[in-house]
Amino acid sequence: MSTPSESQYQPQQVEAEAQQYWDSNESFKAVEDSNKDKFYCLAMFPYPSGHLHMGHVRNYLIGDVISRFQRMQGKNVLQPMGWDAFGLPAENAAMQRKTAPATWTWSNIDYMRAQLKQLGYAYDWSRELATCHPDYYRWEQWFFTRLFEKGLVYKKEAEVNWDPVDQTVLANEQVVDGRGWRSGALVERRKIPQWFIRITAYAQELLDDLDKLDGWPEEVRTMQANWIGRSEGVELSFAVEGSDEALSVYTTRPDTLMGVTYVAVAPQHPLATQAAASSSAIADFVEQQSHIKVAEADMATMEKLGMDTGFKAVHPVTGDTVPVYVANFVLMAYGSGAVMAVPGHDQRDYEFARKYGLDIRQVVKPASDDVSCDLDEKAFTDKGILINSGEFDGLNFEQAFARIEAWLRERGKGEKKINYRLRDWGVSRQRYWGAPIPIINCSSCGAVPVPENDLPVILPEDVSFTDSGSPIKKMPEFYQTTCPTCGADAERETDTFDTFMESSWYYARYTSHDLKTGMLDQRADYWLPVDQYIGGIEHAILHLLYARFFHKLMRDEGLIGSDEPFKRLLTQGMVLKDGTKMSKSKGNTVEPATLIEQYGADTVRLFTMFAAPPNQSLEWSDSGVEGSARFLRKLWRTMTAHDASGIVGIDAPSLSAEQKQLRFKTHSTLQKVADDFGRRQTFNTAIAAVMELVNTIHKFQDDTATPDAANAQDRSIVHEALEVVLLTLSPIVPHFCHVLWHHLGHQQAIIDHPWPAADKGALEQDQIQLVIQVNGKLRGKLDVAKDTEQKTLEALALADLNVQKFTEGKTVRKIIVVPGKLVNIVVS
Ligand code: ANZ
Ligand code: ZN
Repeated sequence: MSTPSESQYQPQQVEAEAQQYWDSNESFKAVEDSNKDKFYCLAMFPYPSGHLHMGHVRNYLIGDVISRFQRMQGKNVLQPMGWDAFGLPAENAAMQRKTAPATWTWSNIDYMRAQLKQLGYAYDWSRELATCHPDYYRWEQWFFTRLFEKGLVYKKEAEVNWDPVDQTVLANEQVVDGRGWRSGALVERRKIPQWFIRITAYAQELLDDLDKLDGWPEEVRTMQANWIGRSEGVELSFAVEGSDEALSVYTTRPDTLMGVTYVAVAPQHPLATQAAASSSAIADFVEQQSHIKVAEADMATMEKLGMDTGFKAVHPVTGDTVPVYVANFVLMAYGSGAVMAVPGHDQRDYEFARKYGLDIRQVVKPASDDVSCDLDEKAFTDKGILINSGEFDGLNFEQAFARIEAWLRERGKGEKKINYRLRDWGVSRQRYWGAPIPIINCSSCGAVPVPENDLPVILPEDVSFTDSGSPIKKMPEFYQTTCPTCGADAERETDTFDTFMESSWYYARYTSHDLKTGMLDQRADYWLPVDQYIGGIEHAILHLLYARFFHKLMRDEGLIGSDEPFKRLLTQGMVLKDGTKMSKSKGNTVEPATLIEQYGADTVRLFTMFAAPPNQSLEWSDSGVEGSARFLRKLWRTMTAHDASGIVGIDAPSLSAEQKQLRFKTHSTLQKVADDFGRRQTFNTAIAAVMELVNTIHKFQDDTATPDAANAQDRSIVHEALEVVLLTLSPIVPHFCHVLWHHLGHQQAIIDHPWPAADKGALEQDQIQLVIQVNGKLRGKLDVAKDTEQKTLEALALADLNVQKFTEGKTVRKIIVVPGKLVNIVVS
């Protein structure tokens, strides 16, 4: 341990010393301890792309500050780190550089780990994991086979992007303007068998449990609820003339049933297929539509196109017939792939009816006269009172829903149904760099899960990417095997898992990282749920939903006891430069490596946490970084100039007003920073408060420079303040504080020092500061005794010289005193 005698701040030396201490003492190794409250803090693990960017740095800093703070609060903290190591970029890099994806990935991991270490994150590195390691993905494979046994996974045909030139499946991001990114060929939609996990079986629970997540941003909960998209409606059937099969439709507006003037089916609907068989025009239309993949977001605005199939549907109540159209706005994957069209009350149906000259019937009128309704202009989509609906006339929405549903149910023509927008999770990828799906296809037994004893199915890593497509699809030594059930020759699945699989349970594996005999052990219930999770808002839906789903699956497998994985969620803002998101493609990045070299990690940490609240975007500023560096240099001088010998106890009752002021500032800062770090999570305001305290210390030192009898007390009070500065800053600039803590005379490391409780006595102020306003505008300040009487306050305020400039020649109408805060003089 060195005591810095020099007043020069040398970040590299300071950082090396602190890191050396933490490493050799295993300061951040987390050990389960049932006598202590645990705190599990996790920031989303990175994809090992090659090097850290500022977004990572910020994300991990937020986690690190929270972790270090919670540790000082006496919590048993777990903060792990790992690598989301499978994925497409490794394959692209392999093709460009002729290195195997595994080699590329592992060398990136080594480089990025070193970068993280430089930044001084308090990780328990003994728990590091990489998802591309068989020790990790074997449990994912095992878990999948468990889900298979429970019927929670199934195989079905699903569409993929097919590149006819490269003869390969493309990921969505490999399709550029409808063409293959390498070949430039027009991409086809092809159906191939793929594996799905039944997330829809958990749709209701995933929705209901959002209510438990009161530590999540409301915005994220809403996004998840919308994604799950629960709706209550009625499924009813229309008979089709000349066909034995009834046409089933799903509607959330059964109250509009009497306004149906046509029925529309999706291009993939069996009725459309049947119509296409006898009409080449319809066949062309259906064919055309099958090439277009419509994002749901575009559904509302795209042009509505359709054709009459010639079929006639029979209205279930009136028995009248209505035409059946095939239409591009009907999705095959939702409800039953068919809709009862009510152009009077649905805008989409309205536009379609206008375009194709179909009837528009009004069956709902506004409930109040204030609401306008003009069907010549647009559909009336509000709920209201039924008209032109025979026996249902006069009912409101709820009454009509119940009565019409009952009417249909009694006649076997329909019933209430709950629908979710959420689809089952397709986990098959036709890529190489992923966890092999542990299934063997046997011509007599079908799909057979790989038995537990034969796991893991190891992905061969010694492969070359000379041409397109996954290498394991061309490796008989990989896929040729025998059926575990009947022993006949069989083939392994050569698809790999969606990488969302790995990121759905890594947070749990950290707790049981070294377990060789299972996925998780009892340590999982000690640490879980994660107390604080931190990541980008871009993961608000899929990653977080899949992780919540996996948590429930693991619970139902008996692996963990809790229902939800993440108690509190912080979604971090973007890092911007010149107003736009920092990104390689825009060429506006700053390199963490360069900054650390130039300023040291603590300056980078300080600037990043100071520049903005964590959930808002952070605008990069070189002068801001420079400012942070300057603050640390100056503080270093203050600390090293302070004589820490012979510090005496503080004799509170004998203190002068100035001494009391500084102690008040010290202890109120301690309180404020704890609140900012803990409850509010506004690290920027915490830093600002410490900076204010530093200024107060400087001012106090300037004012009390003369050595006198009070000097020992002065120095002790300054000493106390400096200690608080280091303690409160230590989560932000830990190396800096580690070294200076010893300078203040401590043997024990600051990392082992608990967060001090604020001194109640010091927080009681007899001197307070009030602001003086004239007509609500700030014009001066008053330092007065706490119990100063109202009359005296008024007089003091009126006597203030600056205030007099604004009251001169005017009449004082009223003086308002808000005790402890302000005096407002109203003049005219
Ligand atoms: C008649 C109707 C009248 C409808 C009306 C709405 C307003 P959510 O709430 O999202 O569940 N729909 C049903 N299946 C569809 C499909 N496969 N493709 C496109 N649209 C479909 O939406 C349910 C509503 O979406 C249903 O209620 C149906 O249109 C339409 F004044 O039925 B409605
Ligand atoms: Zn078999």
